[in-house]
Amino acid sequence: MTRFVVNSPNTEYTKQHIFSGYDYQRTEVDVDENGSISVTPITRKFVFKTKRTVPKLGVMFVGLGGNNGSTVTGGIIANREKIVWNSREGEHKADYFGSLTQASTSRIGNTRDGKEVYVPFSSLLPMVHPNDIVVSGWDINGLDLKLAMKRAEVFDYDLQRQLAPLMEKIVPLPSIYYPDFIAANQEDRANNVLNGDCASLAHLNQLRSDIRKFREDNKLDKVIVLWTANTERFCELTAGVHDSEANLMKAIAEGHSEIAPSQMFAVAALLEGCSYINGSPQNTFVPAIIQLAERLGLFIAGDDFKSGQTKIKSVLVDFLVSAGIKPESIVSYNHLGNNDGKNLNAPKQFRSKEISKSNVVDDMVQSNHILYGPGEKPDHTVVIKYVPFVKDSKRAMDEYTSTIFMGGRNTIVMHNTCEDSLLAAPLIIDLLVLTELMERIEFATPEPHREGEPNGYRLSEHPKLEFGRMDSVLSILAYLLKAPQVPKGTPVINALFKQRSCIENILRACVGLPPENHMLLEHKGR
Ligand code: NAI
Ligand code: DG6
Repeated sequence: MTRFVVNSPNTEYTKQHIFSGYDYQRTEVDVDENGSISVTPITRKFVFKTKRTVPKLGVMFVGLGGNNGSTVTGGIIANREKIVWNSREGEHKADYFGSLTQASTSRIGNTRDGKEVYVPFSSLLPMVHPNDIVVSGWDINGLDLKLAMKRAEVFDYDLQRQLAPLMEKIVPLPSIYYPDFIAANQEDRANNVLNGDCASLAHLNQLRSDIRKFREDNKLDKVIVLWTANTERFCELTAGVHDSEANLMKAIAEGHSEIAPSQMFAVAALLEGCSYINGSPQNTFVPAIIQLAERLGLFIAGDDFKSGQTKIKSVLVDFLVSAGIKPESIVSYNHLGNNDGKNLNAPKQFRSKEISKSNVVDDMVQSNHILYGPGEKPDHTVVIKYVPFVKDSKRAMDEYTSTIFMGGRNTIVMHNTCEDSLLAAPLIIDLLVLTELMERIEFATPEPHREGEPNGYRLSEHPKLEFGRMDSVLSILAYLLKAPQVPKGTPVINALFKQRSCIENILRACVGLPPENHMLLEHKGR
């Protein structure tokens, strides 16, 4: 593991924590009725406090036996056991390619002679290593993970063969199945379900007891619950049901039909003190659940993993719009043949996915009023088709047509083929590693130092610092999600490199490093 130490009066390492004093600079803008703009630079002091001890982490996947569930579990085991396997191309070693935390680097600075120095992203702060994560979870289908992995047809045969004895020991816990929320074509999968087909206290208590048992049996310090089960239809937001914690708990006890399984898992996780992550597009996070997370000071994050087509979109449209080129139409077509594709073949489940895939360019379009008038947007169409033969190998085709200089047209066409679950699994790992890290980071925003007050406290001994966690809606994870949930009143950022910078710069701030600004003024002369 690469380690580095920050030499700064603003960074203090104690046995338990890293403290950093940080001047956050932003600009506040006033626009008057004539459209005149005045801008005021503002500096605010933050003190970050990061717990250094890395806990023993467990994850419970909802949808453990699915393509993502079995692929991420197999990937962790293959890395932990250092499995080497053969395909027709030769020998392969287990890796975490595609994971921001495990397979990317961060530039921490330049040497005096100008060489850039990069460190593994995972060395910016103490983080859980995915090899150490203990995995369990639920599935409405009872196949053990050896058979689930075989059904998924994602890993090479020789890798499956070596993983089999370890994977067959993992069997999904029975889950809750409310047929109205997922496609009717999933019914034949539902052979591992608890009695009852709508919300109940009995279901909630069983899920809570599953989490407690997993924590105790494995002597875990922490558990995170992550939904990677089928995409549900949107629940119909109902007054008196989804609007407050008290109403939601009452509605669960009364078996209300608009409470989705994903909401039952979210409530169970939060009541057991666990962060909850939604990897699918449905509207799990109704106001009542956000309220519950806020009251308990726990994290929720979602929605919908941003793995392929949307990830590229959030780079390409950012590039076009920020280059002064005007995308006028974006047509995104994809077909796939896995069980996700089968479920999305049903109109209501497709609609959930269509919504999460459709809003991803809004912030980039709105950022440029030279190109777009008020309310103007490019035409944006999303098509998904189920083609069983291609299995997990998703084919995505995109056409971006833009207006360029002097009325010209620029059309970019892209074809992307990938194993969908091999893109999603590393994102799942990042979501877990970063969520756990955020549970160890607190910050305080002290008043500026006033004349006559004692100064020069060590940060760890400063009596006036009141630390707290980030907001319960964990928007820092937006990089990994198609339709990022953000706290009320916060701008939604979809542009990928802004999202990455947000994570990187906050982690840098936690050790007292300035944000990466790419100015390289030291190389611009004199
Ligand atoms: P999958 O269909 O292979 O797996 C889903 C699993 O969930 C199935 O095993 C199913 O039996 C189980 N399930 C359904 N309802 C359940 C419930 N109430 N409780 C417990 N288990 C339940 O799908 P896959 O490919 O693993 O994707 C999972 C989710 O992730 C889908 O919603 C998909 O849209 C979403 N997603 C996937 C991405 C990818 O690249 N693979 C990217 C973005 C989102
Ligand atoms: C087809 O669109 C199936 C979906 O589950 C996607 O594969 C998944 O949402 C990933 O989407 P994207 O746009 O990030 O590739």
